[in-house]
Amino acid sequence: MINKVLIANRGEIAVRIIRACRNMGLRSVAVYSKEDSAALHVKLADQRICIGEGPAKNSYLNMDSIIQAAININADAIHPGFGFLSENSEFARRCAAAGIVFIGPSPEVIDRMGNKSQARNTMMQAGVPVVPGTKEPVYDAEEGRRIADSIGYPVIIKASSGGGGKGMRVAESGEDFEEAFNKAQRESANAFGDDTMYIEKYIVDPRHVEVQIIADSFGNVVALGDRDCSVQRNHQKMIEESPSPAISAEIRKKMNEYAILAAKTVGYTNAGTIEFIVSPQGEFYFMEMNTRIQVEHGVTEMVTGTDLIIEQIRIAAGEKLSFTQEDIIPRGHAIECRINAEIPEMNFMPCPGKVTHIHLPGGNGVRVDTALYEGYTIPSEYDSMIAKIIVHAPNREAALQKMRTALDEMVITGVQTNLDFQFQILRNPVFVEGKADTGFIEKLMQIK
Ligand code: MV4
Repeated sequence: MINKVLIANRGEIAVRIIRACRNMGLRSVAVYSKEDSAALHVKLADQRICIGEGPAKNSYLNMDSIIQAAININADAIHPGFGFLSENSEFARRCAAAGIVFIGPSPEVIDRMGNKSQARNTMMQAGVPVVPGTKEPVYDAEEGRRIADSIGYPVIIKASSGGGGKGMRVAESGEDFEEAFNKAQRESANAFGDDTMYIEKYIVDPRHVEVQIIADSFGNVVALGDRDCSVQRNHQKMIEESPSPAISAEIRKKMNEYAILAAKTVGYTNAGTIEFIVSPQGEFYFMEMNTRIQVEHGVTEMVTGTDLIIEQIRIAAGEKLSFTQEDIIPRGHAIECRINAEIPEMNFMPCPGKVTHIHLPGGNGVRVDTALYEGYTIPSEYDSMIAKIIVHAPNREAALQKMRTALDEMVITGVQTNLDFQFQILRNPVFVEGKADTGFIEKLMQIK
């Protein structure tokens, strides 16, 4: 039984989880850093505990502080949200050791998917399509070169402990290989304390398409359709939509089936995402699995009519999923724009500060997830994402128009934001035609 949930996060996702708790009749506990004492999640939760200083390592990443807070206030469970400790298996283990339910997958599954080379190997064994490349980790440039020569160039060298684009290098030819490998390996050793690498054929101009899955502890795994997240910059997503405009019904069906196979293979429980890349020819390959709720979960909720946070909590409490695969009939089209406090013209430099006035869009099929309020000061310590606008309409064209209306209506003064930049993307012919690949933003910035 779960009666009280501590939310080990901040910002809009903390607010999202507090609301889900309230809707389930559960008590919620906010934790916050000194920097965040005026934050919305602190005001909205039933109870609140300060867990340390502003820098995340002293608060939102401080496992001792968070677990002690949960014990002191008698919380039964901890929801980690995304980022911070959400994919930290040690944290999941320490929650369990303290008798607190970690709302997420088991620490063993987090570890198994956290090692990207191992995840790739596991998926290969299970028959999930992976990009042609190495079966085992690679330790040195000489060995890597032989393998790369046999794969054929270009290749991409990735860190086993990487993910989300860290510790990656492309080698265009054999001559490039040694330097690229050594750079990627050094970066990986420094960042993760792990120098094991793997190599894949480099897919040029791919799309990023991912499948949301959710699994309970009774062996039920449900796929909730795909999201296209190709519009990103430096591996930070800017726009996500469901369904992807890039794949056929046939590919969609296969991708959802493989996502279920991937989850079943590792005994996955709770919410997770299987990330694929899709080549311009329409071939798709497993990339990695994210073992957490994601920023963009709302687009899936809109097209499937589900509440993924509620399901996460139910599953963690040992209950069954409230729906079956047959219940999931995706309807219409949803798009999300991430709104950041930043200056696009200055290389997207963060722009923290006081919000002097705010107006949020609304109406039929318009959802805004944010922790902003008038007079709030956005701190410089944390992520610059301050709101997510999500719209839902019967088809993509109507969703695009609804998003333009919403972006146009939204007002934030006091800080600069990417609202205008997002509006420009929503009018860009390449994006409007559904043809934006993962290089879209980079190409857009070159034209300017
Ligand atoms: C790739 C790739 C092309 N070929 N792997 C980047 C982050 C990580 N999730 C996987 N990434 C990539 N892996 C092969 N074999 C291109 C990328 C990639 C990318 C992928 C998804 C979304 C945006 C991206 C931007 C640059 C590179």
